Amino acid sequence: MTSGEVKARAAELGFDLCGIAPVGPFKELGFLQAWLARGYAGEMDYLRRSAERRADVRAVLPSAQSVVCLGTVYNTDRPYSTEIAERGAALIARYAWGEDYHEVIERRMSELVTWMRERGGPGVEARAYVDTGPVQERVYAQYAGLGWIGRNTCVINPDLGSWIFLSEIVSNVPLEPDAPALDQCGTCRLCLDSCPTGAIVEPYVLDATRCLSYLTIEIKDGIPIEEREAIGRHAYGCDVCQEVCPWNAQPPGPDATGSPWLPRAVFDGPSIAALWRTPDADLRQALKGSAMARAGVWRLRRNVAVCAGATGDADALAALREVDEPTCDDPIVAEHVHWALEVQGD
Ligand code: B12
Ligand code: SF4
Ligand code: SF4
Repeated sequence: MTSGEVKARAAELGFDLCGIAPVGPFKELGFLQAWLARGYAGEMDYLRRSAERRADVRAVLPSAQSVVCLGTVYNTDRPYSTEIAERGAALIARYAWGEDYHEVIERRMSELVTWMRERGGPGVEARAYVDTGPVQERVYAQYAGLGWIGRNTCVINPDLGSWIFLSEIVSNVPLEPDAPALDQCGTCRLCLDSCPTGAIVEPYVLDATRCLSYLTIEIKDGIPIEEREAIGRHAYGCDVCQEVCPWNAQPPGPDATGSPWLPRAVFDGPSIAALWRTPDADLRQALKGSAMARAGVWRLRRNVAVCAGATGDADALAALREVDEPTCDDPIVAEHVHWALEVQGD
């Protein structure tokens, strides 16, 4: 089996990018330990627990000889959050609008692994991961030539930009590696200057505890009071440091019919008030099988309540007072609602 054959099969299965990284002690793999030591992971204990395994893919597959890195573009033609002027708009990160990428990409990868086993015989050992495995995906993607790690810490492909999910197949097949991608950030600093919370503390280094993506997705219980105002309209995740990036300035092609990344109706440009007024049952249905499913309805409500308080949008505040769905009575949600009304002088 050759690298070229693997890439051709990956393209047939719908992957937009495929490159091969060698297995090795890349210096970038060492940054994780320093990053953790600075406390940048916050509550994400799973990163600390798996740090040793993340230092080398041979920890998950001792016989590993190559990493097939895959990229899947998830952009759609909807406007960027930086183009939406309404104060009462609820901003949801575009990766979360459509189908759960873990499921979509896992299915495609499992077909690729099956094909590799058929081609390579019973001796082929392979582990496939998308996001949740103990692999530093951006480092391998960079060494596979998919793109460089930009100052906003995202992997950027010179032709496709950075709206790309990463996934990989670690295997014992000795595939011919690609050349690593070269940094093309040049003198630009737009992402650092645009981050609403200054979370990119120095080029290429993100303090997750200040990132809106962490604050709205990773924090399991109550959002720290001192962070709530900064959340603004960001109801789930944040895309600002990618939206301002010149490598994402090119308009996307027309949306493919049936693209799994198109927004579900509830998440297609909603206002904060409209999200809050959506009944629990409808929210539950909209979250089912989406990348936000793990958040559950109550955590989404927690975030939406913060958006109402942080923006002071009158319709959103009215909605907080009117609606009484079961998840509004959750003690954590109720506390965030109380905060929102209080901070706006209600
Ligand atoms: C934890 C995590 C987060 C955390 C921390 C993010 C971060 N930048 O560290 C939070 C919750 C904040 C987050 C947010 C987002 N995430 Co996330 N996340 C992850 C996860 C699970 C682990 C990343 C990790 O190990 N971070 C620790 C740091 C050290 O590692 P790193 O991000 O790979 O960092 C590299 C650079 O920061 C740089 N670096 C670090 N320190 C130093 C020091 C020096 C001196 C230098 C030069 C460089 C340097 O090199 C690092 C590699 O060592 C990965 C999946 C995976 N298994 O890899 C997805 C992943 C990185 N996330 C992804 C996405 C899509 C997002 C969001 C866009 C979601 C959203 N819209 O809300 C945002 C983007 C925010 C951002 N600018 O990064 C994608 C990124 C795809 C891409 N094109 O890059 C990934 C790869 C998931 C996937 N399979 O597609 N995420
Ligand atoms: S995702 Fe948003 S908050 Fe996080 S680093 Fe990027 S711009 Fe800042
Ligand atoms: S905004 Fe500029 S500095 Fe930031 S990642 Fe994009 S090109 Fe690099």
